[in-house]
Amino acid sequence: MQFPDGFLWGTATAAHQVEGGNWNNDWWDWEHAPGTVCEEPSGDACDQWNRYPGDLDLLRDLGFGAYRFSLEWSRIEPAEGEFSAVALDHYRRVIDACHERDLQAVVTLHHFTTPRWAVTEGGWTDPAIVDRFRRYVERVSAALGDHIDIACTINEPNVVAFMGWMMGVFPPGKANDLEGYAISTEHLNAAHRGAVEILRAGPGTFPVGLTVSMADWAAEPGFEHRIDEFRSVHEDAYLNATAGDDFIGVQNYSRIRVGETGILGPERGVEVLDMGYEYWPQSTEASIRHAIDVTGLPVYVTENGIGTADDEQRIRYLRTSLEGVQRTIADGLDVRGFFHWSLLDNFEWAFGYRMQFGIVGVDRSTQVRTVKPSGHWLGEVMRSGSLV
Ligand code: GCO
Repeated sequence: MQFPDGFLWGTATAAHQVEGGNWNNDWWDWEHAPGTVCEEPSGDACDQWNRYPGDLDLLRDLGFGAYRFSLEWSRIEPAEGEFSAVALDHYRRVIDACHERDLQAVVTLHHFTTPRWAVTEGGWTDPAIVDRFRRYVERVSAALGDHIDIACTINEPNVVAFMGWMMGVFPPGKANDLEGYAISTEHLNAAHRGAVEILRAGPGTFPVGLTVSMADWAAEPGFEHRIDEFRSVHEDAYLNATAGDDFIGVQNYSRIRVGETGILGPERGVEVLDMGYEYWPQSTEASIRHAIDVTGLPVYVTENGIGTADDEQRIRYLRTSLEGVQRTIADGLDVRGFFHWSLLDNFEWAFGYRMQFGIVGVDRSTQVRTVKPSGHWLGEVMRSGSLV
């Protein structure tokens, strides 16, 4: 089967994971906190703040049509109400560099990191965060709106809330804080709604949507009812905040299993990746179908990929994942693009640099990029429009 003409192929990154030197946000503090769960600090990351022209050349040469990257709020607003023209100009140059290479600029306004000054004021459980985020979005809209091709407001609000207030592995490091989980969720969803309104009112006309972390869900026999019980909290509570948006950004990697005792671990006999979850490329098709079931919106797969040092496994994973995408398109579902996570091996949050999600490797000591066979394979898929 052929991918349709105009299907948008891209790769995704996030500022904190690739730029380097993002010291003025909650993650930098989290990485350096005494007893941190982070395996190592982000440090220079992939130095993409400086090396983005070469990285965009790689994308163009491989045949991609878009680049998804995030703006670092703490660079743009380093202190409350103080905005950096230099940072905004930098991101405008990145967008222009995308356009010079016929790459659409898919801009995420918040990808896990929040400015240090905002979190000392209570972060995402402080009601003031919604207006703080709106003010930041207004400045971004005014400076960059006429250059953005697609905007993702907030990356995976469900992960920000769950990992930050239930699992304790993201800032602010709370565990089982149900109230914080609920309040941060409410504020993240409100911030998304505000961002959509502001971006639509500002310069430029471009699709705006939210990206949500999703999965394929399965249940032990007799406990199928528990899928909705959990998925409604983990996914639908955020999918339901997208009414009226232009698209939903589906982000998925694996499967979640539920049973009598709640969320279960990996199934015996199914390969478990270093990330701790199952090797499950079927998740892409399942996530697309659920996202459309709930929202009725057009879909971009804004993240999908695999953390592995075995690049052949990455190709196998992507083939199965993309076969699932083809089936959704064949069924007439409105799936408009696929963004591989990630372009580069980068800072995988608490895992540090141990996980390799890139189709391009990065030498940690020299920052030299090396395109992997999976990058060339994906290039062939994009050029031919087929998985054959
Ligand atoms: C996420 C984030 C990315 C991760 C990627 C691999 O989905 O958690 O958007 O920043 O690096 O998903 O885990």
